[in-house]
Amino acid sequence: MRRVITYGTFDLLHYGHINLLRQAKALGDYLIVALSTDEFNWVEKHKKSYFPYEVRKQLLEAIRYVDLVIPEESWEQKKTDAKEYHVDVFVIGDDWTGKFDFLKDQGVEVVYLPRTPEVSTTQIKQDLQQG
Ligand code: C2G
Repeated sequence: MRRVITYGTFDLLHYGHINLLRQAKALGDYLIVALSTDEFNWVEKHKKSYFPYEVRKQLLEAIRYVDLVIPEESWEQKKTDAKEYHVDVFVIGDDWTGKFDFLKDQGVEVVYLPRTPEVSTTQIKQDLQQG
């Protein structure tokens, strides 16, 4: 069984997220999503998600491509997650290109996928504010 992992906030779930999750699942047989906790978002990414962790987790668990959702609480956990969950492939959008190549040192294939253009949680929030 080829196991894939990806990380993110996945707030205000949209088709850009779905495109990534679909492509991530297509790279293996089992997809784990490490979902940024509210605290990690705030402290490390300086962003406050609209939906709290539990809601974002429920939404992800309803997606056919997603097999397991775990919390993302630190930048460092990627190394230990890869070992603990016997990960074969790490996938993330190409806005992170090069940032996680260190995982190759522990035998994990690292894939940066093209982001879906135009859509983003930030853009959705801005558009809604303008009415
Ligand atoms: N994404 C995408 N296309 C978009 C928007 C997002 O492909 N239009 C991808 C991102 O590249 C990422 C995933 O969807 O792979 C989740 O996006 P975010 O929730 O914005 O994740 P991010 O804040 O980049 O967190 O440790 C890694 C971080 O937790 C990644």
